Amino acid sequence: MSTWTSAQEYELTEENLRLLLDNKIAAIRIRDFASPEECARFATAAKRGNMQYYNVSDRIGFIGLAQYQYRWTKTKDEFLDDAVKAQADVRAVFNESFDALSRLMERLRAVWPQPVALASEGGRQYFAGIIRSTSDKIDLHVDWAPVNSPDYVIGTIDAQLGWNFFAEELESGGHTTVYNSPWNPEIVPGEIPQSYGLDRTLIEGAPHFAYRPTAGDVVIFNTRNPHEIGPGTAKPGGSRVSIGSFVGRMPDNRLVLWA
Ligand SMILES: O=C(O)CCC(=O)C(=O)O
Ligand SMILES: [Fe+2]
Repeated sequence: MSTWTSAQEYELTEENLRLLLDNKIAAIRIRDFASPEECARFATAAKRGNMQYYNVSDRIGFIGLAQYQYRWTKTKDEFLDDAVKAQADVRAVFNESFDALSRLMERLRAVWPQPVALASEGGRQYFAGIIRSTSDKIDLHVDWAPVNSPDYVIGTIDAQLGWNFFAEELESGGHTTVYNSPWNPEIVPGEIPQSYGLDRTLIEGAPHFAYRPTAGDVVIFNTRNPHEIGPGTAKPGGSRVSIGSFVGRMPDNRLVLWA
């Protein structure tokens, strides 16, 4: 399994993107992806948006959807139907601030020689750009579609990254730690393993890298590596406000995005 040659942050270039996809480096950071004013507008619009919660105990607010929520209990058609409303909910935030998803896709297109587009299946587009707002922790998990979503087109990727843009940061904490131990679970045909709340023996002794979710920046990492977000302390009325999606590399080297 691939190992980092260096646990630091790099700039976005074609070579670094390939190294990240191949899990040779820990992270890419795009500094000043948005101006302080754009960040403030985005955070305000997000807090006014159609924020939903997974449950009452963890206050993890989100706008949009995650394909992952559909893997056990819902059909692909339901997912693709719901993607339309989810994209509109996120679009409403963009309309009051700026289009972080298109900007990110343009930044990828500027360095990647193959096409960069939303994932799609049967002529229908996946949703990308889930907005999150929380100061809670997020438990150790992996995001790896070949195992999580084998019956979807994204199940055919050979590498998966996640990007997040931070519009508002916490007073302290809320760091993301990525452990260099790419997930390779035992596969039982017809079963999709749990990928959230993973056992910590999985990361024992693994090199790790923690990044600061600093307002204005985008950070990209390889989500096949187990990762977690630490709890934090918000500024008054503040939160860790982010938007992100996955980026998969298809066998023909196209990059596809979904959340
Ligand atoms: O918000 C973050 O720093 C990381 C969120 C995450 O788990 C992901 O992008 O896969
Ligand atoms: Fe994740």
